[in-house]
Order: sequence, then structure tokens, then C-alpha cells
Amino acid sequence: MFFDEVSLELEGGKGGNGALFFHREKYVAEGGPDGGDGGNGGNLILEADENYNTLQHFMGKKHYKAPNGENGFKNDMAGHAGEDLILHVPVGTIVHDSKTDEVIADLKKNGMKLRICAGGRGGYGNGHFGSSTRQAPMFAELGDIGEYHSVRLELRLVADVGLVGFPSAGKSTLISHVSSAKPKVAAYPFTTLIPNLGVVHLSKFGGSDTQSFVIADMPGIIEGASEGKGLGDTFLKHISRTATLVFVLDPFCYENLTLVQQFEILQKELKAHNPELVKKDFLVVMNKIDSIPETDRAELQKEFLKAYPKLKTKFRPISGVSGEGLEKLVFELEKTVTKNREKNQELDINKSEEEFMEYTPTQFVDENSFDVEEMYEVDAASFQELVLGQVIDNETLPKRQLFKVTGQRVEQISRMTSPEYPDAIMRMLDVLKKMGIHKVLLRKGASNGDFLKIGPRFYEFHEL
Ligand SMILES: Nc1nc2c(ncn2[C@@H]2O[C@H](COP(=O)(O)OP(=O)(O)OP(=O)(O)O)[C@@H](O)[C@H]2O)c(=O)[nH]1
Ligand SMILES: [Mg+2]
Repeated sequence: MFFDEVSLELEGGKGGNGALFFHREKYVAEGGPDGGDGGNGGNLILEADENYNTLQHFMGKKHYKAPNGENGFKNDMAGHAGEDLILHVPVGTIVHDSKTDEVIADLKKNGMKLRICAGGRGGYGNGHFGSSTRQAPMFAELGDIGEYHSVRLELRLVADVGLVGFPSAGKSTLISHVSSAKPKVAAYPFTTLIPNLGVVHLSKFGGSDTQSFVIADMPGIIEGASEGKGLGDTFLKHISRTATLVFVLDPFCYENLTLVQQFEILQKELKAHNPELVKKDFLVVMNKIDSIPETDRAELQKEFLKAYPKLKTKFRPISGVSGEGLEKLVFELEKTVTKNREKNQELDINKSEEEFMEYTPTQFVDENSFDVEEMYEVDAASFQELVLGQVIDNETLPKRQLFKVTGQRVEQISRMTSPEYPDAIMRMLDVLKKMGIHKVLLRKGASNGDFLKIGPRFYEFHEL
């Protein structure tokens, strides 16, 4: 089983709580507020790492959370921030939002990072809230929760060249001869169960140090693969981003298929999987020529080109075992790869290839925007303990309206407001005024004593 898809629950760390302290020193009366800030929660980061070829390491654990920030201390000492949690994924991992299936990022280059979940902001200590009008702030903020996202990771390997052929055609032998990859080679079909990547360094063949490309060894394909026969065709999506294909044909095909038949079937199966696959640049190799006498080689080649005269310039006899023809092949592939890379770069100009990306869900583009919605009438009694800890005499009070206030910033402040401190709640009401939310509430008919639901908490509305 090849693990090229996994769903994960990801969470940034919670911010530390701000501290509530007043300066104490011998002989100094009435010390000012000096509670330190909480540290920010750690971010959760996904990083493309070429040392990984599959998503298998996520099979056991599905939920990851970055460490929390530390609470603040007295003497204005801030808590430490939580460390970032970095999850390594193979190069070519596409990150989807699980709910909408929207593509969040395509981590297609080694080292690319996506901050998928920001850690929660650390709460301010009361040292932060001292002002001329509020000399002894009797509250500190709570740390905010970290962002939470449910994502689906999908791996699409990014290789320059993909090897396509029947089982036992010698694909793995070929890749192990030209690259650093060491896949299993055996005389039975379907030895390779998952795509393998290898890097071909042209310097090994007398080229320069800067010339290299990535080659992918695919599992074998048989007739009916697109309908699930053999290993099926699901792994073929991994060559969707491969610009160049090499069809590896086997003169000793285990099903006694001729080179022409093999090529026909491979084309048919690729096309059935995705018609784009047969539009790619390609070469056709006749493998295992070390075991074929010279005269027979010429005969086989003639036979193939009779069926496909247009492929004269694309046909190459090689041997993955003796190495014959491989040097020419890799130099030719390198040329095509370079040409295609340049072409892709032109197509990709609009796409930024930033090394570090931050995910901001679309609904949060303007963090100060908000929405006020009138919900329904509520019975005051059911709310009384939620509101400022005040006991409300519900005998004498009419029904009240409940309003829901939403918005990134306002909900964050609400999450960071500790219901323990009346001062903190007064500050929340100040924020509503400053952000213009108070006015909108009045316009919508809110009156004294109505309830507001903001983020996870309830507040009582006051007209003044
Ligand atoms: N004589 C000869 N035998 C070869 C050559 N290349 C591969 N073989 C043999 O063919 C058999 C299959 O080779 P693999 O490289 O495992 O073939 P594959 O295409 O990767 O096969 P699957 O992974 O099953 O799809 C092995 O016994 C190899 O030794 C070659 O160039 N010459
Ligand atoms: Mg193989």
C-alpha cells in the first residue's frame, strides 16, 4: 500500500495567559501593575522535505498540536513562546482544506514551508493595561487558542522523467543504474509497488555538476490497469506533473507481447487514466539488448518502426544491465527536461514560489470586519449566571434579545477575555465601542440588558 493521501487535524499551540500582579517592594506602597504577558503558542508548519517519499509516517497519528506558550509572570516577565511544530512532508504534497477541498498550498519544492496553523496570541498581562484613567487594571488577558484546520494531504511526486512499462520490463534496474535510487529488482512481475524517485547526476556520465534531474520508477502497467487490473492506475497521477515519459519496452515480455503490442496497451491505459498523459514528451526504449544478438535487435527495431514510422527519432535500444545506450539516453533526457522546465517556468509566472507561505482562510481577509446578527428572544433566567456573574431578577424582566457578533478580531478579544474579572468585561465593552460594533447594535434595536454572544462567551449589552 502506497500512502499518498492522509487526513490530519492540525492545531497551533494555545497562547499563555497574561499575569495579574502588582509591584511589591519594601517601603514602596501602591506598586503599579506588573503582570507579564503570556508567550505566543507555537505555530504548526508543514515543510516539504526531499528525504520523504511517502506520507506513511502519518499513518498512526492523525492529530497534531504545536506546544502552548507559557503564562506570564510577575515583575513584567513574559512567558516563553511555544516552539513551532514542523511536520515534514514529501516534496509534491498538495494541502487541501478537508471541508471545502480547496487547495491551500502545493509544496512542490524542497524546503517550502506552509504555516498552516498560527499559534494563539499570548494574553497581555495587566502591566500592559495601565493608563492614566485605569491605574490599577484588575485583569489580564487569557491566551488565545491556536488556529485549527482539518486538512487532506495528497502527494503528487514531482519528477522530471517517469518510467512507464509492463511489469518486469526492467524499469527498476534502469533507475538503479542511472540514479542513486536502489529499488528492489526481481524476476517476477509487480516487484515495484510504489513509485520511487531517484536523482540522475550527469556528472556520473561525464556531464557537469550542475546537470541533474529526478526520475520516477513506476509500478508496472498491464492491459486493464485503468479498470483496476494488476496494481491499477492510481499511481499514474504521480506522472501527471512529469513532463517527460520513457516507455520501457521488453523484448522478453512475460506475457509474450510484442514491442508494438506493449506500446499500444501502455498508450491506451495512460489515455484512459488521463488524456493529458499521452501528450507529454517521450522516448521509447527497447530494453535488455544485452541478451539479444545484433541481427535480432535490428529486426525488432524494424518491426516496431514499421508500425510507428513517426517514432524513428524517439526509439532507443538500451540495456539497464550492461549500461549500453544509457549515457546517450540520460543526456538526451536532460536536454528535454531543461527545455520543459523553462517552458513550465514561463507558464508558472503568475504563481508565486515563495519559500514561506501563511494560510489565511478567505473569510478572515479583513480581521477588523464584523457582522451583527439578531438571533432570537431568550429567557433571562437561563442566562443569568453567564452574564457578569450578576444575579438577574427574571420575575421583573421582560424577554431579551440575543445578538450574535462575529468577526476575527472581536472574537479573538472575546476568547482572551477572562470572565473572572469585571474589568476585563468592561474592556470588552470598550472594544465594542471602538470597533463601531456598539453603534450597529443600537441601530439593530439592541437595548439595555440584551445579550451578546461573541466567540465562546456571552455579555450583557449596555446602551451608554
Ligand atoms: N538481460 C537483462 N535483464 C534485465 C534487464 N533489465 C532488467 N532485467 C531483468 O528483468 C527482471 C525485472 O527487472 P526489474 O527491474 O525488477 O523490472 P521492473 O520493470 O521494475 O518490474 P516491476 O517492478 O515488476 O514492474 C529482473 O530479473 C532483471 O534482472 C536488462 O537490461 N537485461
Ligand atoms: Mg520495478
